[in-house]
Amino acid sequence: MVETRGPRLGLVLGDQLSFNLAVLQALDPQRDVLLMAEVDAEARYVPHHPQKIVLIFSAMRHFAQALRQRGWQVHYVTLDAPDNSASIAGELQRWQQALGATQVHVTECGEWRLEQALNDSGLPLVWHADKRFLCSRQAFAGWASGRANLRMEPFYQWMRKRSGLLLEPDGSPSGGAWNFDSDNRKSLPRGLRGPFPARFAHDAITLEVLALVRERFADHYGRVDRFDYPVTHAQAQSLWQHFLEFSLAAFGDYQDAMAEGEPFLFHARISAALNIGLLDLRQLCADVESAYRLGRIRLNAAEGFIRQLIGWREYVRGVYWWRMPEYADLNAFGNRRPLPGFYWTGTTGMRCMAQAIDQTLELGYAHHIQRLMVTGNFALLAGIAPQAICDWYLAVYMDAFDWVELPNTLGMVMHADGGYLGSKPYCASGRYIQRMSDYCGACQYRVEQAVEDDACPFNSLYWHFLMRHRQQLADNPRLAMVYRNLQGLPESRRQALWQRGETLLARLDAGEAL
Ligand code: FAD
Ligand code: DLZ
Ligand code: SF4
Repeated sequence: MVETRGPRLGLVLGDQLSFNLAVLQALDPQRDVLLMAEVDAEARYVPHHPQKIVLIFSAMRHFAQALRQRGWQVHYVTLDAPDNSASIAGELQRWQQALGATQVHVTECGEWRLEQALNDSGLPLVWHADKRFLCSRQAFAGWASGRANLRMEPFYQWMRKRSGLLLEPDGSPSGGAWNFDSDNRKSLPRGLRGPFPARFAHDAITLEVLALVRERFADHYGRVDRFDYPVTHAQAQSLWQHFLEFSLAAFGDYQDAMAEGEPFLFHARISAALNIGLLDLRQLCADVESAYRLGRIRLNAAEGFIRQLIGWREYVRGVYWWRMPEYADLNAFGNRRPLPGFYWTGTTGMRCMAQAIDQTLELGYAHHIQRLMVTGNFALLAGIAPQAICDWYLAVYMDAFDWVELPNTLGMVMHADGGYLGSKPYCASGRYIQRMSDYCGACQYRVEQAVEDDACPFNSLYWHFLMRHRQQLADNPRLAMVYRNLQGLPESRRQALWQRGETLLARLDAGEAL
């Protein structure tokens, strides 16, 4: 047992900005001391989008202020503080010694990397489970152990039953089914636009952080000036209310749609605020359920949204902690190709890719289908090394933390875990993008062509992917029809598709932007 004389030191990380954080519940504001630190190690382990650094530092500074108002003693270390040791473990060691703290209280980290560094630090740590999630690491382990492959759907049904969300009094799912995803694949009617997004002005704290980030992180990709994210709990609530009022009703219907110049459509844009602790998962789910019960939205919108939160989000976190650290190195297809340079610049003739990447650089945001079926799909078809594409997603999105980014990218997009998390790769040709967006009309490539010089690259790369991984994928029942279609093509057509795919991959290898 560690001795408890003197103050105890509590750590609050940049993605732990919640008043109900476990460490805050375990410690005593009258006696104990909190530490918050802006450090280079966290800001540079991938080249985070500058807006993401602004978000974290500004939200951290606002949270420290709010904690002090609630009576906490907070030691806050700014990035430019002269004695800043540049890492979380270093700052904890420095302050533990300075304060003579006998215990250092920490809430489970979001990332394995940091948790490992803290465990290796020799500090007298007292760990607390992160109760902001509905499914603890232990509960997930209990659910997952003994299963050779995991699937989101049974996990989600289990979570619905555990949480009581969208259940009828007899325990059956509202509407008679667990999942209404088939209602949520509508393409966008011509002329329909998303609502005007909620934007938040810069106060003095954010202005100071913007100046710091401009000066220190000029080498990171992404534009800093468009920053308009919520940085306090009150602002995050406004963003959430904006979504409830203007977008939730249409969320389900157009969840998979993409449109020129419409980065958000009816998506909530709450992931960054939620992941850093400015929003509370339980409140979000309760609000969506009551909007449905009050007849304000249809079930497909309510169920679709709740599934993302208590299904996908909790599922990927569970997989992450269940399979780390070896999960990060999986590469079932043996992909080695480096990430093409245009992922960092948006300079490509592929309109869908340019739109998704440009808005990512400008806003630190792309919605799920853009990540999955455009930039992700291309990386899968082009055989990009999983670790390279994972690092890109981790760097460029405002909401990106390893626990959520890695399973989504390595597992769902790249199928690099060999189908542990998902039953089939989400590979698709240009036809899917054409059906779900209006991008193709403005593209230099022709989506209806596959082998010509101006043919959509997604088309031949799709068939090339299926041909080169035939051994691993042909027995997958969910791909049986696709392989039958491939088999039904004349040999000359298959050869032409292969050849066009080879040409495109060779151009990528030569450093050309497609
Ligand atoms: P909405 O579409 O409005 O959805 C509502 C909420 O549901 C999101 O805010 C998010 O909290 C949750 N959600 C939806 N889908 C997922 C999912 N697959 N996994 C986890 N949560 C989900 N999400 C992150 O929060 N951080 C990431 O680093 C991240 N990386 C991704 C990488 C790839 C390759 C892919 C395909 C998806 C990734 N996602 C990630 C999931 C999803 O794309 C984002 O959560 C979503 O786009 C955020 O925008 P939104 O708040 O407008 O979401
Ligand atoms: C993402 C991030 C950044 C950019 N900077 C800091 C920081 O300076 N201090 C801090 O406490 N947290 C930061 N974070 C969030 C951490 O990277 C995050 O807590 C870990 O990745 C674990 O999820
Ligand atoms: Fe994307 Fe192909 Fe459509 Fe161009 S034609 S926008 S590359 S899917």
